[in-house]
Amino acid sequence: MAAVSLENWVERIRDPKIECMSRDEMSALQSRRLIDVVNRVYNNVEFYRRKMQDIGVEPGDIKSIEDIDKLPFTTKEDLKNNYPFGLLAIPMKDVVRVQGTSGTTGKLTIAPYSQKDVDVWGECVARGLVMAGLTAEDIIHVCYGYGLFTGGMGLDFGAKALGATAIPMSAGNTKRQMMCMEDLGATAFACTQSLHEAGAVDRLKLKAGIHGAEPWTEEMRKKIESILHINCFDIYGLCEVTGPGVAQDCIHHAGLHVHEDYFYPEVLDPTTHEKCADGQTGELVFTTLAKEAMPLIRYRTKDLTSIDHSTCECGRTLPSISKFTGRTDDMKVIRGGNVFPTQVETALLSMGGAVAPHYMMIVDREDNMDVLTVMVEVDERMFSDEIRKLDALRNKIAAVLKTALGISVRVKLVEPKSIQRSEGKAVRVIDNRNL
Ligand code: DLL
Repeated sequence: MAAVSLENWVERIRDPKIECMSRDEMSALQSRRLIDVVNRVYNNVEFYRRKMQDIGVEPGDIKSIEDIDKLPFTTKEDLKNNYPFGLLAIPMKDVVRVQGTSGTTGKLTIAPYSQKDVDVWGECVARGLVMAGLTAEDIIHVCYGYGLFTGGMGLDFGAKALGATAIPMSAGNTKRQMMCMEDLGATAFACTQSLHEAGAVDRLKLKAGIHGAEPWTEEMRKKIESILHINCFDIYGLCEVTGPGVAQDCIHHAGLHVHEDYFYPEVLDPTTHEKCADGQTGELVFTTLAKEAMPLIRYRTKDLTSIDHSTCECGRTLPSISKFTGRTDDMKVIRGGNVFPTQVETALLSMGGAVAPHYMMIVDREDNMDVLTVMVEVDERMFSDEIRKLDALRNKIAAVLKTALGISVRVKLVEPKSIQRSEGKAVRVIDNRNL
């Protein structure tokens, strides 16, 4: 119960030398690291040597970070084709752990780490924890899944690097989570935002929430902050690049600061691959500048965002990427328009308390026409109301969604807590069209 207002916030920066570095110094550091990583992959990874030879580029052609656009892209497909260890740049005996993504179909995406990779990972998460106002005094309740998924271990490594106490709860069993948070005195917790439910808030000592692994909106942040009386932060990452801790927002919430000394971000037009200007939305592409086990060159994340290189009010010069609208994969083209689940979340939260921000989008094709149905959970009180009132609410939601999405939507009101809560990433869209 201790949200801190912006006026009373005391900003702490874990590594000011790096996080507030001048652009020239950062570019020099990135250039040195890029030259090194390009040499390492060229000499040790057949896949990259061939890719570079195919387009006639040699390590000597890369003289600074400005030359990055001479390098080829890496895609998820490339990882699949080289599964599991085809992109390894170090001997297997130097791999100290393997994490991954728990894709529900097909092969896993694998992320191998050297000891140094694990240390860098912990350091980046720790930078984020400090951004969230946490110190070695804090008790961090981690309810991201442990196991192959990087959420649990990533926050754990971050807490360790910070010297804080980690409680490795993993996901599931909300009642038990609440009991442990209360009994063990957690001051911060980390989980996907879709796990939030109001609980015995006043008995908790929480001051910060670290949430990510899926897109969530500013409206959702404000809602969680007001229910739990805490400050919430958005943590981003992907297992291929390292896991959580590639970027996180600070108290100003003006985007997520990218740890660009380790992960060089580019935002590119997804079709032309031209560099987007600051503020313009495109696909986020990362080059890992110091990773040893599986360095990635210009990895296309499919995540859509924009970048801003101006200095943040917190003092960090690290560039910020805007909160994610979604992945190119999440975007649905419905009746010719682009629809993201986050637009539905924003619209529902703009309606006040009657509806919960738990929803599911179902896309069908009827008589050659796309039909979008949005199932929306209704507040307990509302659900027991008379039909007439529910009809009025349904019409109101349909109107709000039509304005937000630009297409008409069928709205189905469902009972409180009837939409399945995910312990990992929430599934928000079911597309029944065989496109
Ligand atoms: O989700 C790592 C992670 C764990 C991040 C815990 C934050 C907290 P993957 O399972 O490989 O890794 O999934 C990566 O999840 O490409 C994004 O599409 C999405 N994602 C991750 N964080 C965010 C976020 C982890 N804060 C994929 N906002 C990424 C929006 C996110 N999307």
